[in-house]
Amino acid sequence: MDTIETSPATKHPTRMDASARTTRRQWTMLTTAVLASATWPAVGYAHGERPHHQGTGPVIREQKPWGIGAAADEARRTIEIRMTDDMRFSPAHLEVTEGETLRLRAVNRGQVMHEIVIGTRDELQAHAELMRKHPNMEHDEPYMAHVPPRQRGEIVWTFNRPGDFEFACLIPGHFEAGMRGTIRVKSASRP
Ligand SMILES: [Cu+2]
Repeated sequence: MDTIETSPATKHPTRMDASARTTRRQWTMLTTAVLASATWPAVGYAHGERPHHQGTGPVIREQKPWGIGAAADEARRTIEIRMTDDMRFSPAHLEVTEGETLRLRAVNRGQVMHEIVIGTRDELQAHAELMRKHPNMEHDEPYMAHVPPRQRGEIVWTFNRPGDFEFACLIPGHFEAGMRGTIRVKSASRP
C-alpha cells in the first residue's frame, strides 16, 4: 500500500519533522489541559501536528474563531503596529471588514522582546496564564509573531469571522501591564 500522505494546502499540511514536533507537543498538552473548555474549533488534526508557518513551508489554514491564516501575497492591506517597552501597541485598535486579509507588520521599537498574538479575549487570557506558568514555553502559530528588539515580524491573516477580537503580547508581565489591543471585524453583509 502507498502510505505517503498527500498534502492539499487547505486541510492536511505536511507533517513537521520529529524534533520540532517534540517541542510543540508540550504546548499541545498544556493547551489541551487548560483550554479544554475553551473555544477550540473541531479540526481534523491535533494542535501539535502542524508545521511552523514561517519560512518556506505551506500556509497553515486552520479556521479559528478569529479568522484563518493566509499567504503573504494574499494581503490587500498592510497595517504597521509598533511595540514599545512601555507595554503598548500603537495603534491599539484595528477596524477590519469581514473577509479582509491583512498583513500586520509588528515593529519592535523597544529594547526587549515583544510578541503579538491574535485571539479572542478568553483565548488570550488563558494563553497568558500558561505563559506565566511556563515562561520558556515555545509556541508558534500563524496568528502570532515573536519580535526581537529593533526587528519586525509579520502576520498575514484573513478575518473571515465578524466580531470583536483582541491582540496581545503574552510575554509574562507584558500582558498584565496592558500590552493588548482590540480588533473589530465588521460584518460584510451589514452596512
Ligand atoms: Cu511585550
